[in-house]
Amino acid sequence: MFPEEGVSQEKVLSTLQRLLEGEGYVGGRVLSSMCTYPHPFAKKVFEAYIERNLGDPRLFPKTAEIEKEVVSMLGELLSHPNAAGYIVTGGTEANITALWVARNSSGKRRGAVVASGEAHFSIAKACDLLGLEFRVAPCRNYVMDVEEARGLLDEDVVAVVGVAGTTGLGLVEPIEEMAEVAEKAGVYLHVDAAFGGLVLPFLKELGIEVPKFDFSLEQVQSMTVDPHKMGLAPIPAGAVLFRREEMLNSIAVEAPYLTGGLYLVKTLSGTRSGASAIAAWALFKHLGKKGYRELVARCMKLTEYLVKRVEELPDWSVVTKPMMNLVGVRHERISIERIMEELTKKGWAVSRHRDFLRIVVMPHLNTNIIDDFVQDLVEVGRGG
Ligand code: 0PR
Repeated sequence: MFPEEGVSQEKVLSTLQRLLEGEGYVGGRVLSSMCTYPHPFAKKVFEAYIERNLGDPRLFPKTAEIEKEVVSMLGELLSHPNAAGYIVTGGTEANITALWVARNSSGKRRGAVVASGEAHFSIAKACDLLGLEFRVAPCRNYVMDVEEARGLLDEDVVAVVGVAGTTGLGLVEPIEEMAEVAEKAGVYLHVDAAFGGLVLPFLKELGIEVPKFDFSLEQVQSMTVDPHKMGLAPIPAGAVLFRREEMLNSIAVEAPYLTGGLYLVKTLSGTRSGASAIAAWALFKHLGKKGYRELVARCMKLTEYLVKRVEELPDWSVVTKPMMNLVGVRHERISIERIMEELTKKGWAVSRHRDFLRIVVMPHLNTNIIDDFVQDLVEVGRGG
């Protein structure tokens, strides 16, 4: 109810506390989320610059410069420091924007997109919005079977989408093979690295072998990478990166009133959070590559620990060797529905993908939480 007369801030705050306490990452038993507590420094910066609006770069030209630098820093991690692009609300907006550019630069109003069944559902949303047919390519071992996908390509296809860090298992699809196919067909290639984009570059730096997935493949035209996932930036902070600035002209719209003169807007959103870009910028500068490398190393170590503990249990196993901090776990006999129900009863926030549990090993987890979880797996297993 919208009150006729307001009450004191204290009263509102205490009501809010009552309404909201206890949810989210509190207690740490959250195994289902690709997000986590934002870094406290980024929170502070976000609050300090909360009124900055990237939708009006004439009023906020300095914020626009900061945004450019964030895009360039992300581009640097993804082998293309000269990338163009934006900070957006998240992976969904990034994927929609990329496919919008792909469709418009193809010169067609209608067409089709080829992605695997492991692609995030935001690709389906984007196709629906853009009037594109979503052609689902079959998978082998939970990544696109590119040989099979070849058969889906024809003159209607405007883009192929590969995922570097699948939502279900954190796997990297064979982007290099997709690049060959896209090149042969003369089709746009977009890589969704919403989660993996701030993990894979650091794994590489840690000496772990990572298949090629980024702008180092010249056919890759655009990428999604989300600072609000493994980047620890406050929500909302996604990013969409393009190989060339000119590509954005295909979605440009005139906004004459904004500047008085002719001004072209090349983003999906109008009013946009400058604080999101500034907070991500501040955090990148504060943590540096070293800070993120350490964060990724810690999550990977914990992931390996979880895998080792699960493999020691009778009847439980991991679905496939994880490539990043995301693991699929299944029981030989007990159904995923039962497992979800039992773990939820025990206070775990869990999620499933297909017929297994998907566990995202985010920074809010630690060995004690993993030990508790493994203990509960044992108990759930006994019930089977
Ligand atoms: N692309 C990939 C590969 C993703 O995994 C996701 C989100 C997106 C795009 C879309 O990103 P936005 O949600 O930022 O628009 N994957 C997570 C998922 O669906 C999102 C998420 C995060 C869900 C935290 C729950 C949660 O607690 O699982």
